[in-house]
Amino acid sequence: SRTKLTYESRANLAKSPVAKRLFNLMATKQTNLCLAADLSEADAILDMADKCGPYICLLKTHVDIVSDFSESFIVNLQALATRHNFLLMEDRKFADIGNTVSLQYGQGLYKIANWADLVTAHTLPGRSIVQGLKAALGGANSAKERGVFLLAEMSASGNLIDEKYKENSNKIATEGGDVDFVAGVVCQSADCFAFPGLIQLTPGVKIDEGVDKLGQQYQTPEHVVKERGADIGVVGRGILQASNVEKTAASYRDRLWAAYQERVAK
Ligand code: 5BU
Repeated sequence: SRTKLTYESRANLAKSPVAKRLFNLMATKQTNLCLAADLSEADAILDMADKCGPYICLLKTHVDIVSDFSESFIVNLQALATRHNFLLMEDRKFADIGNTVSLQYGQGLYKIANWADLVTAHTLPGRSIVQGLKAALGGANSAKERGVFLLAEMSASGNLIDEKYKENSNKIATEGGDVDFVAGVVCQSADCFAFPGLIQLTPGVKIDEGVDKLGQQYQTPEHVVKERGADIGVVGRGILQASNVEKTAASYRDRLWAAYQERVAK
């Protein structure tokens, strides 16, 4: 199964150039930690990115929660991504018709396609969402340098995704002419897809299992990697709210990476 293969070997199987890049980055930098930088001030995000940069392969944003968003925020964030060698993912969760997502991706205040290596999208509208996102690209933002992670499951308790939706999301991720744009799947379990060239991104990770007050469900780093098939574990508040951010980021990185090493060694 894909979970027994190393990230290096999976890089060779990836159809998406960005997935290939990310698998190789993970293998070289030895990290499968993604920081969810869910803070509402630009400087606070940049500070977190600088502190956690050495330990992460990916930094995930929600730009629409940044109160003082500006172009210089993006320039500074990209500089940190280059300095520390991590990719940027805007967790936009696109969910509309192709024409609308194309505009939301390329235009507006945030011009996500200009700077985010990766974005996320719901599969609810069907495969036209992938075509719509690709349609926003061209010129400097070529489809070769960008990719999407499709949602096949969510960590929220009571979410409406069922087995059929999950299976059909897998089909969109692995069949058809646009699979070179699909870098991975956001999900909670190893049975979401089988193709080893895709990356499984799993949010809802915390050293202490449990729930928050608004339906978020947490599992440990070891559990998501070894039992749930996660290739990258997403940690937000587990790091953001720690008294020592660097130390905590390093410890999440160590635990996620050790779990991966055990997984491929068996
Ligand atoms: P937390 O602070 O570790 O709970 O943050 C989790 C992040 O992952 C947050 O940015 C969510 O928007 C994101 N997320 C999630 O929690 N669950 C999901 O199923 C998906 C995304 Br998809």
